Amino acid sequence: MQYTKRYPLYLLLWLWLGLSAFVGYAQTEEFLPQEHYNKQEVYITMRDGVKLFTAIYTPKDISKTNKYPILMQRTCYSVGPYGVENFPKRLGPSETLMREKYIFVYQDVRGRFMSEGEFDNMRPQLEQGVKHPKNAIDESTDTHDTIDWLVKNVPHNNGNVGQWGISYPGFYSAVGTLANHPALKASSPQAPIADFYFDDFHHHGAYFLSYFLATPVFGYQKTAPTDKPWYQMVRPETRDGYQFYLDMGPLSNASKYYGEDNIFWKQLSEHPDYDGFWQKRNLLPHLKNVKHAVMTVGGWFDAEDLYGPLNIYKTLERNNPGINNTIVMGPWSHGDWARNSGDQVINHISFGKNISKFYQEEIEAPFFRYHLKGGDTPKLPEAYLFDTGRKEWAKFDQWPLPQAQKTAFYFHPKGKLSTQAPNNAEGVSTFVSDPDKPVPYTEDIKIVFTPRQYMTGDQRFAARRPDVLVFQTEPLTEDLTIAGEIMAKLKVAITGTDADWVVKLIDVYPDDTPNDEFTPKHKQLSGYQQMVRSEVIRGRYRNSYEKPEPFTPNQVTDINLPLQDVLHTFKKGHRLMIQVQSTWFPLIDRNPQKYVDNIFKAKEEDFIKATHSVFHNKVHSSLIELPVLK
Ligand code: PG9
Repeated sequence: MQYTKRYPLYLLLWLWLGLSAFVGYAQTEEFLPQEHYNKQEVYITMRDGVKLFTAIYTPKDISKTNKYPILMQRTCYSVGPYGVENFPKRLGPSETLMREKYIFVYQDVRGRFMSEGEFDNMRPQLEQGVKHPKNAIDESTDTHDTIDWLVKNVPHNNGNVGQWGISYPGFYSAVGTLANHPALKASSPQAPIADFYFDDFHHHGAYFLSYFLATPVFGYQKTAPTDKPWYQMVRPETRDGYQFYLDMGPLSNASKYYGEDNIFWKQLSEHPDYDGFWQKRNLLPHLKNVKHAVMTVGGWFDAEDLYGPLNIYKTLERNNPGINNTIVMGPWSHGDWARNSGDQVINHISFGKNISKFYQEEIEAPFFRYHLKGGDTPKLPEAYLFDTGRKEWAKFDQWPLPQAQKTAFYFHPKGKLSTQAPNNAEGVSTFVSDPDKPVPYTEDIKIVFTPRQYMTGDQRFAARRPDVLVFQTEPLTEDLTIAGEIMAKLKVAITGTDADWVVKLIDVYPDDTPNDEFTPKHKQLSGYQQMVRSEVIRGRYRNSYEKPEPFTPNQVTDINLPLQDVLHTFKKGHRLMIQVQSTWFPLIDRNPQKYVDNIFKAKEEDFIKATHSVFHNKVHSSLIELPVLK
């Protein structure tokens, strides 16, 4: 054996193995930010004189020959820990970026925590095309002024600025794309809020009662800079969410928790319709003249902000042709992509291992490295989307997909669902909707601060209730991929004068589906009815979110409800299921089902039982339109 000839090869192999082990060790060796970064805290003065508190973490090895870009987050949730000697466990969007080193900047937005000024929830943007005084402000001008100060005052920055944020900080990075500053090169709004009437607090006019406990966070103006929360949270005695809110009764009783001094509760309860108050806080119409790269990130099962990422990406794409505009949607609930959990599990459903790690290392880090440090082109597709049925990533050069074919799945008698239109003259399913016995939105009893886990939940608990209609296909003979926007088109009649309509798209697993390591003892994946997408509309807004209308009792009425985009393959042997119901508690509040001007002011006596009908015959055919990808 010619050992000598092969010796160098073995050496190289051992060297490579040794190096990769060391790198692996180095990666896993704890990285304490305080050992690699210096911290300073400054006040940056905005154009109207208000000073915003800003924490700046600078790599210790920065120099005029070793410059770093700035990566910034603006937040209403505090930039703590405060004090130059106090460091968070992690800086930046991921461990990867923290180790690569950037100048990380965190800022309390106007009116929050250590910053001066007054807070305004989803502060309206200054009207475009109008001349404003030079000291007029909004969140985009605050972003501009902050960036301008940073690039001029932070030693050895390389002149490039990026921004990122999740949830409300996602909104600030989205609105920050309008800062129009030459140093701003890359933005990543993640689960950004676009419009509080369709994200978080409302869906199509239904108030998300499940956010009730979060109301104080935005309900009170602080009187001076503070490093501690100044608002008091409500602490219900019971941990049973369904019971707590049922016992509360009509929302008019909520004033025993939140009085006139809770500004946000007043705003919510005085603006039940999509009036000027909400419309001027909608970010979408302003997303124009964006000139830098934007990567919007969201979770297909994000129970808080799903409307935001999908619509911010689509609006940017429509209004700013030609910019580097990417969307990434993974099998995540709110903010999962920023965590280091190995297994990606939502409720009882596992989507695979190291999905967030892959995103952080192969998508997010290359995005910022390229745009802020001049790294390799990240080769990101326009749309990097996870198929939640196949449980694998897919890349597309646009979204939604023009090649996806809108396909009607019709409701039929006996709970059938098929692409055949009904030809029967009759055909109607009815149920009694009782606001005193509302359909739970989850089997989970505990009260929540905001909803999270329900979006992949098993829906068998609901399917067996008499006030939930169920329509399902035969087992599929081949895989069926749904890719894009969904529209439910119901033909309904009610004996009352108002009603909520909830539509759920469900993936029914075959009976022979085995449990896996994530299936809790009390659950079975056999026959699991996994929610894929769900949505609700408050029926009074069926023709206009701004101008509600009562129903005419017993008159067939159209309910057209868009459900948020999906990318989901229903595998061979599975069934598609649609569930329809009129209560979804306490995810949303209860509709009295008798039309009143403002449901937040409704009284006990306004709540009535009603009979609800969904028609499925050749004259009135209820259906759901799914974008089928052949
Ligand atoms: N979705 C988050 C939230 C908003 C309002 C209240 C509670 C949570 C967020 O956007 O930060």
